[in-house]
Amino acid sequence: MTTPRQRYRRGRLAAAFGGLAAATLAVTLAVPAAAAGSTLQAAAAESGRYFGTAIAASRLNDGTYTTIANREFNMITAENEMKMDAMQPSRGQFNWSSGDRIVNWARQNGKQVRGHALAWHSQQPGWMQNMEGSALRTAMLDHVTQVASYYRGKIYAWDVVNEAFDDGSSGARRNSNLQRTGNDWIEAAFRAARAADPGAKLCYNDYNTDNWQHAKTQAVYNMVKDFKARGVPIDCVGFQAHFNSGNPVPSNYHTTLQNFADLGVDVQITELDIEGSGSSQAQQYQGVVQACLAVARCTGITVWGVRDTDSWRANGTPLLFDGSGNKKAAYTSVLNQLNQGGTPVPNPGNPTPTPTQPGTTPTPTPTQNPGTGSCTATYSEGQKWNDRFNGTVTIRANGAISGWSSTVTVRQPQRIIATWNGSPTWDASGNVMTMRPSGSGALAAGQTVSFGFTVQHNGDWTWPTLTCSAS
Ligand code: G2I
Repeated sequence: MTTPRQRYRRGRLAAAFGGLAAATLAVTLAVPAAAAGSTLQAAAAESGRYFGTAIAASRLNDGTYTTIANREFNMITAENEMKMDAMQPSRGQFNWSSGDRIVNWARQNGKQVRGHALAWHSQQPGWMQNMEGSALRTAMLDHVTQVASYYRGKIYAWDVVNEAFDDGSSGARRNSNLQRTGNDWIEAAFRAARAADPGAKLCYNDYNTDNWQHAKTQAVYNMVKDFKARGVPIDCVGFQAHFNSGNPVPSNYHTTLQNFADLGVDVQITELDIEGSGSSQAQQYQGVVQACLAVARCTGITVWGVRDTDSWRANGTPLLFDGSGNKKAAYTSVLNQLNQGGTPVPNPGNPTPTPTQPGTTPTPTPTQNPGTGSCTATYSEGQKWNDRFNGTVTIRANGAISGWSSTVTVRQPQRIIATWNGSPTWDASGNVMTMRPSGSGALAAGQTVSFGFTVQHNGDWTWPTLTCSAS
């Protein structure tokens, strides 16, 4: 029996084999021997998925917090800083500072950003809470346009509309000032967001939509189906996934995610947390990850905070790290499940057409670089998607060395959005990543070690340039 992960890796190796010059074949053989992902982002990236967290700007000065966040996650959501009240506290006066802190931190660390949220009945600034009718509709659309335009090109996916449906069995829209502007307010918001940032995926995001039997799930499903049928620009559905004993992970979760994906949208788990502890919590987390990995268009998972103490419901200890930053049993079960592999994400359905397709051969920059010390860095290609590609760098010690560092330089508009098997730092431009070993970098003469990364290519398929420096 082969596991899906083994089959996936074999397929990837075969693909890499076919396309490489003889000089790099020997090094490419090192790829399948690479360790399973040792962080959440690395393990998720093996099947083309991201693993994210919500970040609070107020905690970016906390070293334990940022160390964990930087190491484990490659998709960042602002927990509160990009909501309507934070972005536009007074009418026409936008305050970008706290949102920028999060977006800049993410980009400086090579991470992508989910934007949360453009239009929502909750967390409206006071001036908007008092509005109704066409004046409110205009103000809402203006907000969507301004915020999505300001962050254009920096957002992987926007929660365009958040929580617009009622709980309970009605299947109705939630009564809110936005809903009272007319039933078409949601599609109007999506159209405005598409016009403002054509490169961002546009999501509808909600909670209690996990159980396929529930009326709310069915109501959201019918709206998305209708939007797809009528050409309303929607690319994804976010499942917040806030679970507790009264609202456990449903046994039909996979069915729900698959049915939505079959409508032709990506699905994402956007705010995952599960109250509880120990093995029961760990098993529920495992079930959620397993459900996502089984759905090709489930493109990633975001947990709603780093440590239990960072959570909006800290008493329920719902996250993957305890208050001291230690990995919980739930962390281990998530990591192990990610490392089981899953259905690879095929084409993520980037809404913007890729500007230039790769020719039969991309113009490669040199794949071998002698480096400044006694090590050599060699590039080999990995999995490719329509918006990104994976690469592996193999470091070879030409004599015994006690350590190494390797720079990987990508060209604008490319960005490195995920890494594994090393500790990266970045220059101010974000184009040059310096990778160092996570543990000891000592290598015997002739010994090799590999690290990997994902490049969002934005139309440029050029291979990165490499250097290697030994110590
Ligand atoms: O309620 C959980 C989540 C449900 N889905 C949408 C998410 O946006 C929502 O996140 C929570 C944040 O985790 C909380 O941190 O949204 C709450 C309301 O926006 C956030 O709570 C707010 C409090 O209401 C404020 O009083 C407080 O100043 O958090 C702020 C910062 O701690």
